[in-house]
Amino acid sequence: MRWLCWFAAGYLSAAGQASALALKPDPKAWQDTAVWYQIFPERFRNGDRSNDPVRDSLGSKEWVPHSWQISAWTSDWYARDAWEQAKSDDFFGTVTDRRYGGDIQGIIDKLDYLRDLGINAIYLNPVFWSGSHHKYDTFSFHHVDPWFGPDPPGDLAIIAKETEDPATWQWTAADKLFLEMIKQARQRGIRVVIDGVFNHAGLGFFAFEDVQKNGPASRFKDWFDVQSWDNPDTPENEFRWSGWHGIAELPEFAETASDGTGDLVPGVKAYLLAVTRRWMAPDGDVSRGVDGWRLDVAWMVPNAFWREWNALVHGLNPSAYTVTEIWKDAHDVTLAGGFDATMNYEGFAMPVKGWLFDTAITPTEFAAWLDRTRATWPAGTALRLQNLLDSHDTPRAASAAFDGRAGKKYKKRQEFDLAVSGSVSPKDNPDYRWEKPDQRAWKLVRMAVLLQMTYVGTPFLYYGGEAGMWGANDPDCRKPMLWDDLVYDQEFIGPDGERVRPQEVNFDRNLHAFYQAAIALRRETPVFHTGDFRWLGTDDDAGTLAFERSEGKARAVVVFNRSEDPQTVRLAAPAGWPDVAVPARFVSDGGSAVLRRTGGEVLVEMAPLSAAVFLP
Ligand SMILES: [Ca+2]
Ligand SMILES: [Ca+2]
Ligand SMILES: [Ca+2]
Repeated sequence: MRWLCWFAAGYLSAAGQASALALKPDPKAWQDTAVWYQIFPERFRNGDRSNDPVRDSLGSKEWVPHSWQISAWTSDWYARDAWEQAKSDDFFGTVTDRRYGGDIQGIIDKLDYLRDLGINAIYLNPVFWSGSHHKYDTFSFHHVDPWFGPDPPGDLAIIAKETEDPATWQWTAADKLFLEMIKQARQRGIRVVIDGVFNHAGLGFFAFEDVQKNGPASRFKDWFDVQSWDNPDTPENEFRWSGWHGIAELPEFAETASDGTGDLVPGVKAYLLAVTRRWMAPDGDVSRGVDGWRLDVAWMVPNAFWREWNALVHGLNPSAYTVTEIWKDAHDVTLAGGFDATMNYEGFAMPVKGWLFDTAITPTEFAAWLDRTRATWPAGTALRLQNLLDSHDTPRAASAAFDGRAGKKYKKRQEFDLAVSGSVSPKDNPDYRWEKPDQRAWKLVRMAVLLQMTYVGTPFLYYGGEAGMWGANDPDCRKPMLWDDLVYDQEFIGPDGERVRPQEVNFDRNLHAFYQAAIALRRETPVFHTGDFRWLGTDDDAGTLAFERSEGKARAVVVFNRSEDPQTVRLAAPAGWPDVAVPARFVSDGGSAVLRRTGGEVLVEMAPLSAAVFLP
């Protein structure tokens, strides 16, 4: 009797859980339907001229002339101001000292633009206080950069009174405006995910400054991996510490085991967990906090820390999204650390470059690559991967397409040199095609975008791709955003300072309309969010491939023609395919295409360099 009751109770409880689940929507369902937009805050929009950075705000101020000034948003990218020429003969020797004045107000001003584009999730590069334009050298993880907010001097005065104790932390004007931005984004149905840079800090980080000043007497002495302390009996400073990739300006946080199997040291851990609570639940209110985090160089931080950190994040907010930045096989850290997904460099950006832009692999090899990198994820994770073409760490897609050509000599073939230095920037490769991409390159980009919208995982756009921006690898992928209401100088200077054929720089309205329509197609078609995936065929001679997404009775067929010639694509008719001609719902080049059935086959004439979506 006792056993029976126990069984019955268990049975009822399982049934009760099932009906509760049916009534309660999955808190993470939004992660399947996200259309991501990456914003690099310094370069997105200057919404407030009064807070523009001053020379004193630069981490590199001692190395820039007193004549330093903010760069004009609409200026010719490779043309150089007088202060730059005074410092160096080389464009690349001063470009990282530039500031353009982008800020939080600028993002708020353009939330309507993002909503109208169809965006429902933003990933922000770091917003916390730092001395660089990219802000990966953090000075404070608990404050938004004062020059992103309305009152830099007031914010600095507040910050100066605080310690590592969260009880001392105030909300600065920049912090408050950032929380206002989250609120206004949410009102437009847009989620906000921020960058968690938890492997290292910057030289201006308060704890590191204290260690530098007080040496072994600092209460933060255990926070960093100190290799040698200064010997006061010698004139030189022997203080040495570990920096990210050997870069001393990025002091790494200490770990409890030198081989990465430990944890972050207790002081650092307590600080970062407090920071996480602060931004997830400001003043304890999750509804005012961020929707998740992108974790910089996630493989360089111990999994033990990530497990505890993810438990905290998802405990505070079960709908939160956490995504690793990993360039190679991301499974170990992403799954062992308890993350929701990874930035899909390996399973999307790299193979798309390899096939669509460079034709270094055949359609069949491309299909095998996608299978290998998709099927190895749990099904739920695969739907939530961020399928990107480019980011702040790669050339822009249009430049990758323009520079793409068969027979390339790669430095790292397994990555198709997506972001390999010495290969994809005019800085160290004089053959790189950094110039304005031609129409053919944009056709390839449109095909790639349609793949983002229809493949398993979520489309992830880098700011300005939809506006027609181009550029080689960092720094050229970080130009100021192209806006329709601004007039830009032509580009008539090259990276070596020589005059080149003038190139028009304009917001591309046609391209923008294409993105808007492609995003709408994605958002209105649930089969692209959660549907099953299967290949319908690849043809290496013709340069074509096709796949199907299906869920219940819904289906979509997507066909690509990568060749420079028209191609007739023939496929075995999918089960239940209608006996009537099906016109394409969307064609990447703006043309038309019709799928016709003949017996057991369906076939479609595809224009060169085009992709088409059919929704029978
Ligand atoms: Ca500004
Ligand atoms: Ca000394
Ligand atoms: Ca580390």
